Amino acid sequence: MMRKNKLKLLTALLLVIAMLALTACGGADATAPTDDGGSDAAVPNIAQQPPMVKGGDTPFDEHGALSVVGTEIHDAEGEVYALRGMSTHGLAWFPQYVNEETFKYLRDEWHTNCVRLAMYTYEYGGYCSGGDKEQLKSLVRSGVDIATNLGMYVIVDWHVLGEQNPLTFKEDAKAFFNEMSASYGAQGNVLYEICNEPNGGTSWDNVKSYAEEVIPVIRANDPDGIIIVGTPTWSQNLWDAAAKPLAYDNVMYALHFYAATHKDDLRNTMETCINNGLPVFVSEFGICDASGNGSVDITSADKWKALIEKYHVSAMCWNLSNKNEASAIIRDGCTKLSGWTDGELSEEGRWVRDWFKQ
Ligand code: IDC
Repeated sequence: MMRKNKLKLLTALLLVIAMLALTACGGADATAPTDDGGSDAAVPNIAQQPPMVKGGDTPFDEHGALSVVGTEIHDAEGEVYALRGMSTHGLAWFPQYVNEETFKYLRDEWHTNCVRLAMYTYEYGGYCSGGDKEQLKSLVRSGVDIATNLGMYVIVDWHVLGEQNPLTFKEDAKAFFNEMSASYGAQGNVLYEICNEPNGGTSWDNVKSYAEEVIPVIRANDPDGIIIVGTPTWSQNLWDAAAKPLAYDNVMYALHFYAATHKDDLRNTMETCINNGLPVFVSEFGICDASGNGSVDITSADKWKALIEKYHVSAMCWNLSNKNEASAIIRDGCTKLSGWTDGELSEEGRWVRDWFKQ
């Protein structure tokens, strides 16, 4: 299918060829770029344009840079688009799943278009609690690079959990997101999740003041990449964010659910807040209970799925690992990195595969 932005690219190319032909004939000297860079060149320098469309058929080739319009994500052509995919477990815990074979399998066989890279800041060798910062960053970088080469979207997740309040490690977060956005800000396929789940006594005012320091750091390098902001009570309290939203474009608010724990109440919260104009991103969900374990609730999971599809909400499933827990999509005996059979997937793994693949 010839897409509108491919047509635009073709038109731009034809324009460049026409301009070059004119220049060769001596007719456009006044607008031709000069070696000393002193001219206001009318000829677009394609090499300096952000990569919008690459002409293939990966998710990013097809949809390009995304933006938030109203409560939805739109693609580069202005069509409604939703991200679907797997979140890694903690990168330090299960680094083996950050590889091309796994991401490609999830793209081609599970029809996912996005990967979330969860980097814990506190637990288990967390980035701010004695973890090896360089090693963690290189895991994030290799995850971003693999996803980029596969034409997938990728979320860099600053996985606030045990420290409760994102203000605790604010300076580390600013330095981290400065580095990441400087590297990836021009690509168009990278999303930034600046605080997974504020909890404990953390208020929306705390989160907002954190976001108001971190977002400008990202914006200096990436003027329009989507930024996901966690909300209080483990990313369940959307109400205060809806009452006092952030004053930046392309920002979305996280809602996380675990289907066996979170039911009609949280579904109503999501639906009401979306209807009131809040752009919501389900950057983490499981279909077991909120501990990440216990038994799955398929009835509740199916209701979540219907609601998410109704509002074109993006959704990322927790978690891509073979840990012995219900939220891990791979059974603990299985060490395969792709090609999991029904028997090698957990109940959540089978349910989410069938959803994403449909
Ligand atoms: C859980 C993991 C578990 C790990 C624990 C660490 O599944 O293996 O031991 O974190 O605290 C969240 C968090 C996510 C949790 C998950 C399940 O974002 O980090 O992962 N969960 O408890 N919010 C709600 C549930």
